[in-house]
Amino acid sequence: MLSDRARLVRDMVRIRVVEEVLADYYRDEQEMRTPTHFSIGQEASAVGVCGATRPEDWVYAAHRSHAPYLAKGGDLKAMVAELYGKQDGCAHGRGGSIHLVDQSVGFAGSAAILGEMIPVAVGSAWAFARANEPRVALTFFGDGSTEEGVFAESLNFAAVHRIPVVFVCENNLYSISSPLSARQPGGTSITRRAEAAGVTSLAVDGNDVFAVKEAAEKAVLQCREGDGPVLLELATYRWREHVGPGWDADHGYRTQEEIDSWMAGCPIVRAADALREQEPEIDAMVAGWRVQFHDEIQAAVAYAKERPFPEVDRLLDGAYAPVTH
Ligand SMILES: Cc1ncc(C[n+]2csc(CCOP(=O)(O)OP(=O)(O)O)c2C)c(N)n1
Repeated sequence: MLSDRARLVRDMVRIRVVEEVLADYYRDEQEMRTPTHFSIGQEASAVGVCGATRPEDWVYAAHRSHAPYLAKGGDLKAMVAELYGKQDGCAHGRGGSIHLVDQSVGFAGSAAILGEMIPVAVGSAWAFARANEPRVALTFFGDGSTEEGVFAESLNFAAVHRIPVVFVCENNLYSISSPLSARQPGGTSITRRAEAAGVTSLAVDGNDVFAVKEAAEKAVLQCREGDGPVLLELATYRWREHVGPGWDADHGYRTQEEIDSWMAGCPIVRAADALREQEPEIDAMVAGWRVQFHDEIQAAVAYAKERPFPEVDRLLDGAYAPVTH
């Protein structure tokens, strides 16, 4: 039986391997025609937060959605089929990487417009509270999304109604190529902004999966007990380019040294290091998981490739019906 802590490492390895293999296919084949935002380097935040939820809690995400989707238990084959635009994808090939959904496991959905899912999560959580259901909604977004007006409105509304929502900010320092320090020259902190709205806030090392899980457990419990909302600010770092499978040290907005320093603090390596005394076999376990998940993602890619594209005359399924006069 795997310990809870080893399971967290396993879940991070799975996301890492899935994304690394998908990134290679994406680059080499040009068959996935969807903008794809990888979370490579940021796995601890999704795994730690989702590991603190129950299946009936709802998780929302933004464009960087693979990691929260998989961490919540979203179906891998349906995700990969979605990236290939196939009818059997989780959004029937209409949504691509940014619009993942698997409500059977509580992954409520993700969307491309920055900030869009923040008030939707607040609304879901409010509905849970009004129905006296002990459920929580959580919403992942980046530091860039905190500059959307709806973030401030959502904090305020959630605080006024004590809504059981957890705002999960993955602060990876950049909004595409624009650094947080340039966007917030006064150094305005995200947690202080949330506190100013009356929302409990915790700043956590987002690359320490154990610390993230502990903080998320506190946040979810506080919400379940009717004392929400809570904001978690998780300090992390995206290794690859903003969108796509490549590396971007030559794009001019950050240095190779900076990227290297964050890669040296890889969340998987850190977690394995922290566990080694308690789990002396952890390195062999990680090596075994890498093989297992490599096979799993290769099978999911093979499945996706052989599935059909949506039929042209069904393309409007799921869209608002056009008005006909
Ligand atoms: C309302 C809106 N404005 C601009 C964009 C274009 N856009 C897509 S991702 C992105 C950066 C997002 O940065 P952040 O929220 O920090 O998330 P990260 O990509 O770092 O995970 C921008 C500006 C968008 N999708 N929606």
